[in-house]
Amino acid sequence: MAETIFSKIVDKSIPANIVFEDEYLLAFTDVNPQAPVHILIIPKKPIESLNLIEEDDSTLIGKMVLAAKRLACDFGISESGYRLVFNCNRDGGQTVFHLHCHLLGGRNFSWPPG
Ligand code: DGP
Repeated sequence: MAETIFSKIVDKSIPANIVFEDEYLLAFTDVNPQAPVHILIIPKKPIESLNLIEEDDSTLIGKMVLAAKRLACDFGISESGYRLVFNCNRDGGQTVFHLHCHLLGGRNFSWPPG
């Protein structure tokens, strides 16, 4: 997979405001926040998009969602509510081709999304 801005954040060659890290995941604040809380949760393993996840990645995807739940609690948005978003490809609005989950909260979100 080609190098992306997120793989550079994983290998620490460019800086990010990291809010969580373990063996499998990294989470950092979005450079262009769309809500008071806007965190990106990414696997350290490079996967281009949701289209390329496989059965073997199910534990990893579960870890991403569990990390989002914990971060929502840490950032005080568990009770008010939050949204998890995986954008995929052009119509999904994906701009960085390293799998990531947006954790958004701290304001009310409309439905359906724009
Ligand atoms: P998406 O559109 O779903 O591919 O989301 C990519 C997000 O990544 C977008 O909300 C902006 C964020 N982003 C892009 N470049 C950087 C960067 O260098 N640092 C950080 N922290 N976020 C970035």
